Amino acid sequence: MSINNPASPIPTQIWPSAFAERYRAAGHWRNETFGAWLRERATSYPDTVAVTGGEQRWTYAELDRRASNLAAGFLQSGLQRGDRVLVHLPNTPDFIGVVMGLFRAGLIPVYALPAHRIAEIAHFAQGSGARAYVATATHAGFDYRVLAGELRSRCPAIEQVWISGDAGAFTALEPLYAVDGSALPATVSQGSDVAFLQISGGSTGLSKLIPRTHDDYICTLRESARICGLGPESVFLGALPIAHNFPMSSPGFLGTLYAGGRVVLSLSPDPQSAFALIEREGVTVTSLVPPLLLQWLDLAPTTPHDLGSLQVIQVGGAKLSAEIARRVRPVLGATLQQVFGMAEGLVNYTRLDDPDDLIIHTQGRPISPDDEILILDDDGHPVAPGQAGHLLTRGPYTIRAYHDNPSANARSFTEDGYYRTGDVVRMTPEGYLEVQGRAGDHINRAGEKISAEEIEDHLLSHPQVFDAAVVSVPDEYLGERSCAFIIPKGDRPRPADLKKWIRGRGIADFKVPDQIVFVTQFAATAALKISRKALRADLRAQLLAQQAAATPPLAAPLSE
Ligand code: OOB
Repeated sequence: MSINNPASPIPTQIWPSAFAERYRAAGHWRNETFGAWLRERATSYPDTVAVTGGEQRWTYAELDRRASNLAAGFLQSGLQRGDRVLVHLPNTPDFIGVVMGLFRAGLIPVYALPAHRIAEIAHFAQGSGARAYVATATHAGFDYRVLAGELRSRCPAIEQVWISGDAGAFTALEPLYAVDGSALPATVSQGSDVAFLQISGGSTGLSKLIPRTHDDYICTLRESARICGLGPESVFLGALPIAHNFPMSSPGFLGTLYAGGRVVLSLSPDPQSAFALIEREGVTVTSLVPPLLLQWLDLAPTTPHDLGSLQVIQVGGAKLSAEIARRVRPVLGATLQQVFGMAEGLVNYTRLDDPDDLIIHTQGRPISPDDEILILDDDGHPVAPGQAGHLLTRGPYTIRAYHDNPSANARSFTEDGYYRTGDVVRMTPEGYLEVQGRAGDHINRAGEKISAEEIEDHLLSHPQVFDAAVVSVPDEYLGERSCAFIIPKGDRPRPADLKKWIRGRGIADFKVPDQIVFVTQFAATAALKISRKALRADLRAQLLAQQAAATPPLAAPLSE
């Protein structure tokens, strides 16, 4: 029998009733559920291919059948409706089969990125009260079965582990596809139920869990698919990890399935693999982060592959420079769409028929006329039109609270339900947003968000680290990279050893500091009680000043 951990109640997401009524009346929320729409698509076009990955090709009917069978298998194991299941899979058809199976059973997936390691996975398991873990055997040189073993010993609440591929000591996922799920209903959920937990970029401390309902998420899928012109003829390439909100829903693989299109999955985002798939599958649309776009732009002119099917390249997750944006159409022959979104909700798009100027220079405008946007100064007053300020938002698909996290909720939401995004933006006269930067202390490394605080905590537990401050540094390729300032305790550790050690703490590789700078003291700490935020800003400014002094200007200024 399932005993839900009282410390982690079944996730909910509640909008005040006046807002819920408004969103229903406006047609944003239609009481659709994932289980029901998959069945509906499978009935309307059973033989159309829904998903391809590796050698596998699943039609809509097959995906629907596989989802039912997995759902039956999950429930047979003793999991019960509302239980949370950690999903730690790379871009394979199994990812889609598993999440659709969980939806059908009324189980709640918790999405982890393939790059996450035991420290993050244990945190998600504890925070969500998960009872099961589904992972792949190995991917990109990492053995997830070893992680599963550690997870079981750290988190005894994880009763089930299913492994896709060679399961070793654990239970194989594959046989669950053979359980007969044909008697299960298409859905056991209501539109207002939480469908899954997404993870936050983690701007302060560890990642928070984001409960998204069927109603609110399907609202973004429907509208995103429309804005991006998706239909049954669309072929979406999942090159970024599809557990991330952007390739999942903006419109991503879920929006593509919602529109009846075909999803092509690539295990690697690199241009060689992606270009071959574009040619083979006739890919029409994909989503990229800026550094990946740069690689694609570099290789496209000399690739032997025909990229002529590409119609739209979406770029988001981090700021795209206008110089690079300008190269998309001439080099890749496709329309650029900038996407500025967040796992908490709000997503902005440039529209496909916008003038070039907006497509190149802005990060788009919100999906919905009911997305409310505030741009406020430091004192909480609206800025003058066109000025930069803090972006706050609420709307039909932006959460009102994180899961089971009162202190984060108090920080991140205003009393009247606006989410403080932490982004600094300005609005153009056309109502489009231009992202200027972040107010908070996180590093946006090629679209992966790293919390300075989280990494400092890891560094501080090293015996030779007295104090540590982690800051972002502009990087031509990554957008931002991380730099850790360390005051050593006794002998100074070697940077390579320190990096190895922090990796050994079991965190995602992208969080390991790119650069380590040893200092004898933090000048700012002289002022006692200085905030970490001010300290980081101070260290960052010093580093930038040093770099500027060390780098000669590219050209001598012209004398007048
Ligand atoms: C997406 O989601 P998250 O949750 O990983 O990160 C959200 C944050 C934003 O608050 C912003 O700081 C940054 O990522 N960001 C951008 C951006 N798109 C996201 N900064 C500048 N320009 C952009 N285009 O990253 C995400 C979720 C859904 C769709 C697209 C991206």
